[in-house]
Amino acid sequence: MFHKILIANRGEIALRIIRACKEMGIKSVAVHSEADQEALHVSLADESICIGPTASAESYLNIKALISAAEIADVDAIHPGYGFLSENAEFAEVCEQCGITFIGPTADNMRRMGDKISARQTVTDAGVPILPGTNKSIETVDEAQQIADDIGYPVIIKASAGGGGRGMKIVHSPASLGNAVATARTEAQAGFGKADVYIEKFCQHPRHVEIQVLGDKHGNVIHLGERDCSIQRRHQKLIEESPCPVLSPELRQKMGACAVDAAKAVNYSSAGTVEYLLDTDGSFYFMEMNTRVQVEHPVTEMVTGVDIIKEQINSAAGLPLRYRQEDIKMSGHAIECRINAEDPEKFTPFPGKITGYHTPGGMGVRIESALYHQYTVLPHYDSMIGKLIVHAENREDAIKRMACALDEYIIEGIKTTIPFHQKMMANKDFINGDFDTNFLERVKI
Ligand code: MV4
Repeated sequence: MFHKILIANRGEIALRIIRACKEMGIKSVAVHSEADQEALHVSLADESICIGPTASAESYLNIKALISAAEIADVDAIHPGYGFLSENAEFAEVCEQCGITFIGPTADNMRRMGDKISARQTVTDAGVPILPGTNKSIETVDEAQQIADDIGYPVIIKASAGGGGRGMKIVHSPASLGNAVATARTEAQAGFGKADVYIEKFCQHPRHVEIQVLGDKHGNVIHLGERDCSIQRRHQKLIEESPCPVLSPELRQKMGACAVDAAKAVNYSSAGTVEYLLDTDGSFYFMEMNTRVQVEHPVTEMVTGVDIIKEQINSAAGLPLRYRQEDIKMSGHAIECRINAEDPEKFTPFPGKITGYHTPGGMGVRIESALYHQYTVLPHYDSMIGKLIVHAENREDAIKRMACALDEYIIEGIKTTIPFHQKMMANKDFINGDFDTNFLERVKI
């Protein structure tokens, strides 16, 4: 097992990883930017190192500074968390070249899944369902017209190097296809440095359902069931829950088995997530695979009892998974609300000093946050300041528990998404599980 791990991240996920390290008897090293001197991850880790100026590009994204810190602190491994360098294949490669274990998938895994055309090809070969479309880059308008005529409108054009909703164009008729392809290619080149785009049938009212997978370096891959992440705004998830309110045990088994097959197809040996679109008729289609631990991993931990971060660290150290598929039982219902420092009217960041702070507690209530009284939420980084996760016997009780916890939560001095979540927990359609990814465009909360 590792003796010391460097955490190449900040905020709540850095705390999450530090806590796992402490429980495992592993020393932790926090890194921070100049502006993050007062951040909680810095005081909770065993050691801390300043790696550069406030701008992420010069600190949390600075590979040279991170490797220098890792060498000075003499760590065995680096955990990248999510965001920042967590899906950067070059960083994973540099770590390994320096004799430091990257706690995550291989650089090859990241490249294969990070490129969406290559991911489509890989999972198709593994027998995972995908939406009708192309498994190669679309170069000409004629080619696009032919394919769109075959699969039928509406279609969606996606950048191969995109993902997470960036670089997509929905096309409803042949008249607008040519322009859309050309624009998509130009934008993909400008945004991602790669012009490749592909076409898929557009699914109009999908739910976003994703499967958590865990792999080890002995060829074992298991899944930990699903999360429904349909409540999103501008491709930012706001509420996640497990189980998905509409998934039958049969469908869970199928989606889980496909996710395991997709992971096995690339010899995946870490924590990952296979994202699907779930159509209204119960058909599901592979969307993308995220090769990192995700923000919403706690909802899966609450229903399965599996500590995903510890399992991920164990796997990276070469130990086999401590669970077989048949050991995984989902129990009760978990919901996560993302608490963002955000203006509720404009959905823009709202940084500032916390002048009053009280966190909810009680049975089945979990908070993942790096906030404290008098802390200043900085404008330089992500606006997510915490996650409130509840677990209860069933969905109805989980919603009630969440509503009570939100009522108890006091964060003064800034605006947050707490009032939004309070309204959601009282929304009839949400309570009935009656929603898809378009929910927040249709309903004014
Ligand atoms: C789609 C789709 C409908 N049909 N692909 C958005 C994020 C990126 N992973 C892919 N996305 C979508 N791809 C086809 N063929 C609808 C979306 C989509 C979406 C997906 C999940 C959650 C929220 C969403 C919001 C808008 C669009």
